[in-house]
Amino acid sequence: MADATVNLSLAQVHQLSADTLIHHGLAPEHAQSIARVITAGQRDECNSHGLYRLISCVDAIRKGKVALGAVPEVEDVSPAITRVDARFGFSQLAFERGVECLISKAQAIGIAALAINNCYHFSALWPEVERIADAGLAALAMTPSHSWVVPAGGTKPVYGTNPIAFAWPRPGKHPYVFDFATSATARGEIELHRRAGKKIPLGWALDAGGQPTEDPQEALRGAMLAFGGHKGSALSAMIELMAGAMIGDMLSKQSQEFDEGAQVTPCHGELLLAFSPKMFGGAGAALGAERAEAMFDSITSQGARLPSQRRFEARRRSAEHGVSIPEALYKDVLALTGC
Ligand code: NDP
Ligand code: PYC
Repeated sequence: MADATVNLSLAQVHQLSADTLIHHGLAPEHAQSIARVITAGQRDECNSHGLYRLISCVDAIRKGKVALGAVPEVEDVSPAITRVDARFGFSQLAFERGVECLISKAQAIGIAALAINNCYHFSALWPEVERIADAGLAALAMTPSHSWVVPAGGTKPVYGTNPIAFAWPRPGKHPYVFDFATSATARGEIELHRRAGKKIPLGWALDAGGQPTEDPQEALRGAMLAFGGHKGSALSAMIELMAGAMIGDMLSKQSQEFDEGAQVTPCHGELLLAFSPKMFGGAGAALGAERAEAMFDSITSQGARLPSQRRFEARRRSAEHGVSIPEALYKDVLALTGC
């Protein structure tokens, strides 16, 4: 028999998320910005970073880790660089406070960067790169996490699950977007397998003894693997360097130490880059856009799909029918406020 589910409208997911966070003392502006991201995740059926994340947000709040009323501070570092100090609050409001500067700088000079520092980070990156692509820009985003992932050929965790996201603007269409962890899967996906009592595929993780495991609980106690062997491993290192060392923030190792065993969502920085295809392309920009579309057509016309195509289809369905979430998750979320 299929697992029991509950149907919620997008407005209900948003309200439930915001109310839960405010109930636990989070400043309303933070609660609203997080509720927007959680609702978008659930709407697009990104289950590891939808409503499920409310549980870890509340955990971080209850453990006294997050600054509940942190006011992000925006610094205009240079014509290309904007920095936002999140002051140990959640990352979403800091992104919202900095993104307009990033966009206007990239539109003015062709390329710009937004460094977010000192933020608790739990969310998917695609809402952020999509926001930048909506302004006609190409975008990259990356962030470390906690050191859960062994480098290829090694035995001890060094890297975080370190997601990287990219968006390319497509006028009149959804942008081309990919967003994935540089580990074989997001840690949240392993947690969801544990909640559902399901095995994980071999190749995702090792147990505490360093042996491949299909048991999600053992995987969470052990270590995760990078995707694509040495290739994912090197990309993960790049993210530690660019979105950690380069922006003067913690790498996944320091984030793990800063956590002091509390096991809350990681605290570190994030790097976002925006590029103007119009300015880079100059007289050839229109031709570049045409060639990009021809490439997308040559992918989809042979039956392959673009990354994010599943998400955009889920988005359309959710707008019409709302979202369906496991009843067990719904009960756990209600229990956060004692309901
Ligand atoms: P996946 O391995 O599922 O990869 C997701 C990406 O690959 C999506 O863009 C997805 O598009 C695309 N994709 C999947 N299958 C195909 C296919 N057959 N053909 C083309 N494209 C495909 O996700 P992960 O588990 O690696 O990551 C999930 C989320 O977790 C990400 O959003 C990431 O940002 C987030 N995360 C956040 C972290 C943080 O610290 N904040 C840490 C780690 C992960 P589609 O969505 O349409 O399926
Ligand atoms: O799923 O790996 C993950 C993750 C880490 C921080 C937020 N999500």
